[in-house]
Amino acid sequence: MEVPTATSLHDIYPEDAVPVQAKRWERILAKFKETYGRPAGFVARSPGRVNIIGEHIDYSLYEVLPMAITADFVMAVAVRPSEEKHRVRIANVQSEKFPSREFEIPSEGTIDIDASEHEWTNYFRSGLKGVTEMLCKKQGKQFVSVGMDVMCDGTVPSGGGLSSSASFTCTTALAVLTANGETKVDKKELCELAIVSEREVGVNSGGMDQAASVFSLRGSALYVSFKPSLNYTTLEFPHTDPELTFVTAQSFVAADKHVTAPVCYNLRVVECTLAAVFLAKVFGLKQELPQDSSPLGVSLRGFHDTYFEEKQGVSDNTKTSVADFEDQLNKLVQLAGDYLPQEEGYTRSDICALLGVSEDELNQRYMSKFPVRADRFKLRQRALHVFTEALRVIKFRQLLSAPPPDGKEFIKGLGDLMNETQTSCRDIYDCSCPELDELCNLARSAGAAGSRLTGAGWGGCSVHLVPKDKVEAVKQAWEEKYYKKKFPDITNEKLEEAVVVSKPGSGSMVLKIV
Ligand code: NG1
Ligand code: MG
Repeated sequence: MEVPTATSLHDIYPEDAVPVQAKRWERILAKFKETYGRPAGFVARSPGRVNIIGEHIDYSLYEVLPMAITADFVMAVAVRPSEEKHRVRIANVQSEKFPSREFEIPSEGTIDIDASEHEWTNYFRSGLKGVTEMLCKKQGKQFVSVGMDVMCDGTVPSGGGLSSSASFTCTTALAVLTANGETKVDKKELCELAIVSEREVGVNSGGMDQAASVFSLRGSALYVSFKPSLNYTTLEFPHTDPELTFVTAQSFVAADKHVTAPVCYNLRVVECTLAAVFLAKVFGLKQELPQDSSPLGVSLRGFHDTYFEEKQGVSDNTKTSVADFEDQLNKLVQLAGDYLPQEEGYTRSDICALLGVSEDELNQRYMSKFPVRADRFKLRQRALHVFTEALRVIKFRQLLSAPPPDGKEFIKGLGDLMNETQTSCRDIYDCSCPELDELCNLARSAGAAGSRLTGAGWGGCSVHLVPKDKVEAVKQAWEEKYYKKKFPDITNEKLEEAVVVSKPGSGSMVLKIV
């Protein structure tokens, strides 16, 4: 499946968004010409995404259900003339916030990235690095990218749980491939490139965001799976009465993962990985857990498949029916409850005692590349959340593919699952915050069927399933009881940015200018 080439903005954006986007693209292209003294050759773009359900389980390799939003990262590009073969000039429409940079691509190809500094062009460098490494491997020889002039404009709110970072890395990888003459870019290759690039910038993330950004088709949600390998199917939303709409609401609580990762995001990745290794030992699995594409190489999904292969002679769990997979997950919820009893969490020595390794070995194996700060690891809670959340995704998908005839019952079924996810994120996975909880409570009392945080949490954004006829009441409740209360001098423009009715948008695309 290749990244499509757009012939117009109508191929990219929902119809009602085209006029606004046309003005925005004009600004970007004019700024490009003004800055570099020549026109752009092409434009690459990738959207942000909202995750409907399946939170904090992609790095455990369980299926998730995101959808692309209209907000995206746009990159206008012109390949540098041959005499300046490997120079890159990168600028941003918001030049004061994101200063212009210029750098030489090293002739041996390796691009250095200092993940400790929050330099906005690091995402570009990591995308360039990812492409360079991939093309080196593919062409079996040294590859150095051509130089290019780049003008960027990102409209996905950063630190907002809508995957601004993934939209930037996906766009970069696509732009660099296109600049180097790759006219048929494989979507899966692009997605895997972007996942690796993202980890270069210091967050040990799963692959959901990049998958949603690359694979999405307008009008559909995306069902993304990571095992046996990265894959996806698109899911249509049935037309119901009342029509269902997804609304995103910003908490405006900055959730900068680079700052909080050692005690938040990256710590959760370690806790889930250790839960998998711990459970494998508790059940005396003969086999080592299989090395997989999870951030630390072993995952709860790997434990899941190995456990049932060994204990119930399941030959290949990827061929298990959905009903049997659901039974397996229900069994795992029970096992995690029975065999991970310590509510207060597990210390390094608890874990080392069971695994028979030293603390140095444990730190080296699981906490060296992405350091974390914790004395106790809540293996019980993280495993319970992951297994129950994987179950909710299956139930959500079953409802979407076979909706009950009564529209109200259908929306209630979806909404209840989303509310359960929020409760689990808040109480078991501990990745919500008071502001997100408040936005959810206000929305539910104003008529939302389902309300939850979306993305990593700890701030950022929320997503709400709202019957169309209740959208205004929900917006009103938030405006009066949240935004105007917390930010009395909030501007109307900021309010517009805070609450967005999200229509499923299209994924990565290239638009040729000449
Ligand atoms: P956000 O917060 O949108 O960047 C992060 C991870 C995802 C996933 C979600 C939680 C990154 C780049 N992405 O999304 O892989 O784990 O949290 O479901 O960190
Ligand atoms: Mg992100």
